[in-house]
Order: sequence, then structure tokens, then C-alpha cells
Amino acid sequence: QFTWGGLYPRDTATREVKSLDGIWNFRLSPKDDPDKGFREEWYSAPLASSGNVIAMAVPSSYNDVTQDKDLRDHVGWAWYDTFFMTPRRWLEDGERVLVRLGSVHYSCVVYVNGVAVTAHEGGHLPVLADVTLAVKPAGQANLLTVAVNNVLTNETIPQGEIQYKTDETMYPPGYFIQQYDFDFFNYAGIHRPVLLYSTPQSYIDDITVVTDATGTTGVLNFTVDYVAAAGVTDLSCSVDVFDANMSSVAHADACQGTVTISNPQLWWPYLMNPKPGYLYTLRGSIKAADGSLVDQYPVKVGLRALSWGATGISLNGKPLYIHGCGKHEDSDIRGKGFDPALVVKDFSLLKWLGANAFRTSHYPYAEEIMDQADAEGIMVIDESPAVNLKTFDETLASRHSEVMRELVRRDKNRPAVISWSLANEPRSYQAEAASYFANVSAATRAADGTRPLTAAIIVPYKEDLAAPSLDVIWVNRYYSWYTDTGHLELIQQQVVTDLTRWYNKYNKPVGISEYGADALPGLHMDPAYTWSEEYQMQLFLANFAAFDELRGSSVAFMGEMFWNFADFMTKQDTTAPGRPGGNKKGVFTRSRQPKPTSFLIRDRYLSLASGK
Ligand code: GCB
Repeated sequence: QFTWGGLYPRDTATREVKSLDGIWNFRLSPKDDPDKGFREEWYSAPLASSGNVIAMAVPSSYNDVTQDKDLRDHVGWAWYDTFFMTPRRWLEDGERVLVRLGSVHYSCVVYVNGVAVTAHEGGHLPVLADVTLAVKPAGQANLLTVAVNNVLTNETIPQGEIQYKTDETMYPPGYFIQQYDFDFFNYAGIHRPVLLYSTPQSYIDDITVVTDATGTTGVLNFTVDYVAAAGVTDLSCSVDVFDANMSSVAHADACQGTVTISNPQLWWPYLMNPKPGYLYTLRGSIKAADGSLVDQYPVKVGLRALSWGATGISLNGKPLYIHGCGKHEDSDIRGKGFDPALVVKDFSLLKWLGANAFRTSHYPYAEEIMDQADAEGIMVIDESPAVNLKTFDETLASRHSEVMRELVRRDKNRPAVISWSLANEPRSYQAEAASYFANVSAATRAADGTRPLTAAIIVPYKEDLAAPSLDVIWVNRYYSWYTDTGHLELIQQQVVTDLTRWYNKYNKPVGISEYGADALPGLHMDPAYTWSEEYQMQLFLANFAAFDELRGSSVAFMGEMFWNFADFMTKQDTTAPGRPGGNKKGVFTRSRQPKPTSFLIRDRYLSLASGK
């Protein structure tokens, strides 16, 4: 099931956090006996007691950390375990004890001391378990077991299919493969930090902040949601707002209300202001009747006003031109595992490029990455894991809506998030797509009406049925790569014609969410030939000419996002011949070294930002 992953665990006056990251034990369930671990109750005792285990890094994808092909290509259940101790003071104080996994791909069951404490479906959002009743007394080790399944089906988001090969003259009996349409490798495992933390019995469950900025006044509308322990009444809330130096700038005694800040520092994107990413802290507190503090939790807040309409998107009253890229959570060895060094490197490169935005293609990214985007002023188009949807029914629509609610709840306070992307490249020409996207949009708008909804659309403007439900329209277009390959001279005309048609049809802002060409680092061919670095450069330059023409036209052209920030790992299947060692459409290599195209981007983005 999709559920609320809770506020990110943070140390406060009333809460404590312990990291459980490190090297855990790990064991695969055999491919031909997927349920073995459940049948033999591998969660009831350490994995090492009933079979061979290997060491496994947490967080990391498990696929690429060894030399074992079966591990890399595993389909089915994998098991992790470790031990943890609960600090004595948490138990003595009667605190709630929780385990939170930033994400586990794709679905998981979590056990503490042999008891299932939670299960979660969906690989890119947090998994929360209240383990208060499952943990042992102080001084005794607790066994934490996580069973992870990476199987994708028609009912999962993203979709996939287990295909059985029935021709026994060509395949061994029972042979199957995991098929999926998207190109990035379906990395699996415990991908993000695992944190053990405490809260008081009565606790803040959520905080919501919606900001506005008019003239010289910053407005924060806040709601503090709390859960009172059994028998506890008379709790009250307050909020304090601090500036970046932690000086108090506003206070209110209420669970819901509005505070104002005069002459505020607004939240601005990178390169739009000398101080981008300015963050206030709104600290929510709940107090007992005698005034004593019960729980406290801080959220970062960026004061900004976002609006959109037929002419474009504006931030703090200024028209936005979005110049950025699509990314992946992807790197050598760790796959989709969170790595703070990589986060710092990627933001350093984004800023070097002069990018003011990225799209979390094609799934929600780690909260630690989102924190950095807030702080650096890099705008985010926050995308759901619904990549390449190929069927549209009511069951999937309600599941998709749940994912959107879960995503919105996690990221709703983030100033960097300027849009929700419902999907990437849905097969939106199918008749059912119209009502499907109407449903999912309505659910998402009900969860958050303060940001425009979008999707990255691949199908032609005449065939697509998703756009009527969206506020702004992004399209993925590979002119002169997947169509008219080699004919760079056609790009400008084709991009301009295409985007103008979309705008004329819907009168909504339009932009390019993907364009690009694979380039093998070091392959040079002049005149430019596909796969060479020269071809990638020429293709980008031709697209730039198209974007400039659109910017000078009556089309509300809101932005350009190239594909992709860096080369990334892909699946091996019949499309593999087009993916030598992965997708090479990066302007950086997978190890984040520049291809020549990155210098063209840097020139362009920096001059766009300086208004030249
Ligand atoms: C697309 C997809 C993206 C792929 C890219 C490609 O349209 O949205 O996930 O990686 O094309 O390189 O083919």
C-alpha cells in the first residue's frame, strides 16, 4: 500500500535520530523459488543463521556491488538484515520508536524481531514503521529485517511485465524475464538512508506551509497537525519563524493561521538574484496545558509567490524562463543508492552549467537532494514514478493518485518545487487516457492547488489526450535523433512548428522537457555523424536556434531542458544495441566529466541568465 512516510527524521529538542546505515547482511531468494524466505521465515532469526549471506551496503542498489551476474540481474525477493539498539533513555521516557527508510525499490516488508511492522509499495518514497511495541528492553539487540521485491507488473507504477518463455525447445522450463519499457536500469534495494528515531507519545505528525509575497510583506499560512497520546487533552500549538541567522522574526500561538514578515528576503532561483535559495525556518511546537514543551519540529520555508497562465509561469511577479535538464539518480557501483558526495558534485555541475532547474525524471528523488535544491535555489519539476504508462484503467488511476498524494505530502513545503509532473511519456493517445489524466489531475490538485500540473509528453499534439488536464505542457522531442536521423538541418523548423501547434491548440505555456543525442566520449567525426561528440553539439546548437525563434514569437515558450545531465545505466534487452554501456545522452559522462556539449550549455545558460 502507499502510505504517509512521515516528516523527515530530525534531531530537535524533543526528538533524536540514529543512523542505521552501513554494511548489512544480505541474501537472495532463489529465482525459481521466490517465496522461500517467507516459507522458511527468514525474518524470524538472523539471515546468517539459515544460509550464506553476503555483505551489502545500505544505502545502495544491490545490483552492481559485486561480480555476480545473478545478483545484478536478480528478479524477485532479496533479504537484508542488521541489528540495532534502542537508546535506554528513549525507553525510560516512554518515547515512540520509529524506523524510516528513505526509499526501498520496489516494494518491501519490514520486520523487527520477527514481527512485520510495515509494508510499502512504490520505490521512491519513504517507508515508515512505528516499532515502539516491537523493540526489546534496553541493552538487548533488535533484529531489523527488510524483504525487498523489484518485480514490476501492469499494476505497479512504473509498469512492467514478467514474461514467461514457453517454447521449451529454446528456453529452460519456467524461464522468465522482467520486461519494462523505460530505458533506465531497474536498480533495486534499500536506496536511501535508514534512520531510527524517537518522538514523544503526543507528536507533530505534519506541518504545511503555503507562502505568498506581496509588495513588502511575506505571508506564511501554516497548519500544524498533531496526534495526541491516549488520554491527553489540552495540547496547544505555536509556531516561531526564524531567518537564516536563526533570529526570530515571527510568532503565533495557533495550530493553524497566518504570520507575516515585513521586508522579507524572498526565495529566488539561482542566477535570478544575488542571494538565491533564501530559507526561513518555521518551527512548530506543541505544548501541554502547563506550558511545557511536548514536541517540536522545524521546516525550511522559502517565501515566494508562484503563478501561471496563458502567457507563462511567474515567480515573485517575474516571468520565469526555465533552463535546465532531466537527470537520473544513477552512478557507478551504487546504482540509485544515495551518496552525499554525488549530490554535492551534481549541484556543483548544475551551477557550473548555469542551470536553474531540473526535472526529477522519472521518479521522486531523495529528500536530501530536494533539500539541496531548496537551499541552492535550483527549481524542480517534481515527477512521479509513472514513466511510460501503457494502460489506463481505474485501478491504476487510483493507485497513481495515491502516489501523487504521497509525493505532494512529502514535498509540499519545498520552495524549489514549482510543478508536479504526473507522468513521463504516457501512451496518451489511448482513449482511456483522457479520463485517467482527468482523475489523477483532480486528485493532485486537491492535494495541492498551488503549483501547475504537467507531464512530459511524447505523442503528437493531435493524438495526445492528457494535455487538457494539465496546466503547462512539456514535450519530449528527439528531432534528428529518433526521427529524420542525421538531418540536423530540419531541427529548427520541426521544433518551432511542433511547439507552436501545441500552444495554438491549448493556449497554455509550452516547453521542451527532453531533446538530445547520444555521444560516445572521444568519438570525433566532422562533418558531424551520429554518436560523435560533434553530432551532439550540432544537435544542441540547432535546438538552441529553435528555442530562440520560439522566444521571439507569440508562443508562451516557458523553457528548455536537455536530456540528459549525465550518462546513465540502462537495461539490457532488444534495445541494448542502441545503448552501448548505457544511455550516452549525458553532457557529462557517468563519472561526471564534461563532454564538449556541456560548454555550449554553459555559454547559453549563463547568457540567458544575464538576459543577453
Ligand atoms: C525518452 C525518455 C527517456 C529516455 C530518452 C532516450 O524519451 O523519456 O527516459 O532515456 O528518451 O534517450 O531515449
